[in-house]
Amino acid sequence: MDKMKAPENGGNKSKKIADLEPERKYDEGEFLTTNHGLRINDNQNSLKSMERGGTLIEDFILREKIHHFDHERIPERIVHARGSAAHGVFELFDPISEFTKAKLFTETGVQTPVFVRFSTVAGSRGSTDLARDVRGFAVKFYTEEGNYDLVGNNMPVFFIQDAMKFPDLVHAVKPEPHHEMPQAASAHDTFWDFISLMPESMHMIMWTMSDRALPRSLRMMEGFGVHTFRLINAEGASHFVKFHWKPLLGVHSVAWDEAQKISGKNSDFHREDLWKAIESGNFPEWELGVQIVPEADEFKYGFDLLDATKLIPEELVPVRRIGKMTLNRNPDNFFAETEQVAFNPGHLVPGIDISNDPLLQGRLFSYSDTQLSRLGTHNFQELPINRPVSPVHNNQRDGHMRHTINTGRVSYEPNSLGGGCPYQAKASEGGFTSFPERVDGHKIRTRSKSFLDFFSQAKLFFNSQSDAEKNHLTDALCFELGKVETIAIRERMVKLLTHVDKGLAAAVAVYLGISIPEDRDSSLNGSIPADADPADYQPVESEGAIEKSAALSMENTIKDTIKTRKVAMLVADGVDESSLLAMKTALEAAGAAVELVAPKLCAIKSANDTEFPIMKSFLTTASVLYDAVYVPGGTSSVASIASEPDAIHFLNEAFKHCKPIAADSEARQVLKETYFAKKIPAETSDADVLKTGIIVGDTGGNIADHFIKAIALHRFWDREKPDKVPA
Ligand code: HDE
Repeated sequence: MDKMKAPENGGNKSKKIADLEPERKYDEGEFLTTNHGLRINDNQNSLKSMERGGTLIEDFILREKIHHFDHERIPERIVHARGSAAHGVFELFDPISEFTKAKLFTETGVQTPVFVRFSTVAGSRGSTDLARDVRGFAVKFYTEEGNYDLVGNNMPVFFIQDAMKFPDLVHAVKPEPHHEMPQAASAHDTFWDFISLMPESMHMIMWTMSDRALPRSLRMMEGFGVHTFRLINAEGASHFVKFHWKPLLGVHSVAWDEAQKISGKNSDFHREDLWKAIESGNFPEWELGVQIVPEADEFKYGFDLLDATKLIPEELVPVRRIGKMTLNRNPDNFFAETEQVAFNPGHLVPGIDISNDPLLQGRLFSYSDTQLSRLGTHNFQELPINRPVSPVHNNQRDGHMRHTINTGRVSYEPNSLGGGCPYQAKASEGGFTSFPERVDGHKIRTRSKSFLDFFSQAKLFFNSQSDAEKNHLTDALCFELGKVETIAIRERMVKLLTHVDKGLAAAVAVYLGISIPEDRDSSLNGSIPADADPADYQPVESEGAIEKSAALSMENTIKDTIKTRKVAMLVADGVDESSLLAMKTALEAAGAAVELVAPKLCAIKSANDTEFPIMKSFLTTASVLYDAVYVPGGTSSVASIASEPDAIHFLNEAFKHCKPIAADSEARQVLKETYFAKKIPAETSDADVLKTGIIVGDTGGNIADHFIKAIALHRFWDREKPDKVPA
């Protein structure tokens, strides 16, 4: 027996896809059958005692069909229930063998298959994509050394420091138990009651109240491993590591008003965007980055690396980009793949190990435990989407729904009857060995004092935001706390905010009509061990904390592409064909997707009688579903659009949400009907494009170039407060 045999097709780029192939069912040309393969002769009628007679219990075909149907649903995930996923590949371009022996991060030229599931956290499976929430970003790498799961979020920190508080956090944010409301929302009393008593959550609250909680697309958000992990190299040396996913399209968000409207217009907005991008060959891409900290620097930064409410500012430890992930295939079946996939932070490969982060440690128990109740049996690892591409051989046996037919009489080790197989692997043979961290102390149920800095990084985050981002964050707190009915909770929150920024606390207090607290509140609660002196557990601040970090503001993200952005063109009969086509061609050449939106769904005719099919009308779509709007010329088209209230609302809303708007000079008349009529530049210059995002010009001039530049900038947030319009 060759126990060192290389895994079949290990690392082959299509291995996982090929692996799934025998599991896929194609029905073309096949007869309809029962589950045991009997061909069905009548799928329309149950078996009856006579025409118009009662149904016979002997109808085993009907019983099987209904019996299977009755059990189609399984429990949804307790958190992260609403998700969407895709297959893809990861390819390393900068090996880090000096830090890890994981083949995934040392061998270039290998395409490792991945399956990635994005999710919201609080809402149920059928809730909306655009909830204000953290997004899950879970990646399963099918490596030749076994599955490696990086189960992260789109925010680099978390609400709590210790797994002990997770059920409390989740109970607080989920719909309130007496009436199961509100769905997929944190704006209610129980959430803020808990948060106002958990000062350690303040950094994460800054993130969840920021625009990061409202991604424009799943393809335009970052991912983070959150915890500090370990990398172990071939010599057994350990380095701490934080993982980052950087989207190549940049990090972009929508406005809160827009998010709420999208939830009504298309609650599958993110899911559909991901699906369509992949179907159209616009494969989403991220680079994987690592921040590496030598063991010797563990205590260098003034905060504890084991504390999941802290990030390592990129100014202190730069992110080294080592590989690229591309999502290139949609799942074939939502249930079999997206719903049944089971991630686990404890799915590691040699060269990657966990740290003592008490949140991470709790997660190691939770995932397989919850999957047992969700998927019904410990054999969920055998489901096609969960099976590794590397061989599985062990003495674990039986259980509900076992797929594997283990052969032979030996299911124990050591054995002689099976030739000693399966063998243990030495480290040199790829066997996993845990990092032999020295442990020398007393068993204790406590919070390390090095975790007591609750506010330095909340401040760092707030201070690093642009003015527009600060406004959004302030508005978000006003909205959320404005929905809280218990005044004492609002007051406690405002007191906590004073620790982050007095101006922020004051703005929220004024909005809520409560007095601005003078004293900073230093009350703490659950973080204090029951028998400890609270004086020992006062918040502290990191020494030498940096004031600002450019990487924390989305203002500084990539803004050089309009690839996959959606542009609406408002058209009617009589549209000027050249004005429409010149812009459409330019936008599509730059990678954007253009949709014609008209008063009705019937085809329109241009001024010179060319017919354009119309797939979207003002009834079936809305400006919140687009990134930018263009109004082409053509006398009668312009007149129809100018007199169509829904078209004017479309433009007003696009303006309110700070989107680029362009019009052919002939369509200036349409913009005059809007609330932003006074803001329209007489002629658009480069400087105007950067400032206003409103572009008017002649076809043949540089209107298309200007519009493309403006769309790449994404949003003109600065227009929001001074130029507020009712829409
Ligand atoms: Fe999770 N988390 N989590 N979590 N988590 C689950 O596992 C849990 C935490 C994350 O698309 C559950 O299979 C505990 C941090 C993602 O299938 C459950 C604690 C981070 C997903 C669970 C945390 C995450 C989950 C529910 C604190 C970012 C969705 C269903 C100790 C690093 C994965 C399931 C998917 C899912 C437990 C905290 C990310 C209950 C106990 C921090 C992306 O096991």
